[in-house]
Formats: sequence, structure tokens, C-alpha cells
Amino acid sequence: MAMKSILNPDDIKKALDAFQAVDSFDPKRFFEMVGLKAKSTEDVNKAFHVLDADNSGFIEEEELKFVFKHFAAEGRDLSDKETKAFLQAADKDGDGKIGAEGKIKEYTATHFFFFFEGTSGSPDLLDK
Ligand SMILES: [Ca+2]
Ligand SMILES: [Ca+2]
Repeated sequence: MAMKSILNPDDIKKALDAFQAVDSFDPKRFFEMVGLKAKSTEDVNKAFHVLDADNSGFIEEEELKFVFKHFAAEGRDLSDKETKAFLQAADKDGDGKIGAEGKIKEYTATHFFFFFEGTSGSPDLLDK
């Protein structure tokens, strides 16, 4: 499974170009630009699986660092600062990894991509 089979390659390219500068990464904008926001839960789950390279069911810090690589082979690595900010934004329960957050025990990749959105578009389960 590659991101290119889930997302539009033109959108991927635009998004990667937009965050080419080190420390410019904005995860919320990025996931909007690649078009994940408009995707079905199924597709978002697929994308989550791509990013969860070791299949642990979670996206850990070392996987976040290489997020761009999963979108394009030439994508840059995230800086430590970007990786930490990304993790902090997404890791609602503070266990150092992204996946099922807080009381949500079930595997719910949708949370990963929609937590940035507050209420609109985000599953009701979030933040409870
Ligand atoms: Ca993992
Ligand atoms: Ca977590």
C-alpha cells in the first residue's frame, strides 16, 4: 500500500513542496493539503497503516520523523523539533505514541487525522 494509491499524487506533491523548509511542518495543514480530510474512514485507516511502518498499531516518535518518506521517496525527514511538536499535538493521553487515545481503546486511525479539527469532522468519541 502506498499513499499514492490513496491520495492524489498532485496533492501530495503540493503538500510536500509547501513544507520543504526545515521546521515549517504544520501537521494539520499538511493532512488537509494531501486531501485526507475529505477521505473516508477506510482510506484514513489505510493511510494510518502506511505510517505505522512496524505494524504496532501505533505511530511512534521514530515513525513520525519519517512521515514525508511515506508520501514520496524524496521527502525530507522531520526535524526533532517538528517530530516532537507533531507528537505533542496528536498524543492526547501522553503515552508517547499516536493511536488509540485516552479512553478510546479501539484502534481508531481517524482520530489521528482529525484531532486537529476540534469538533467538526472529528469522531464524537474524541476528548471524552
Ligand atoms: Ca508503529
Ligand atoms: Ca497516545
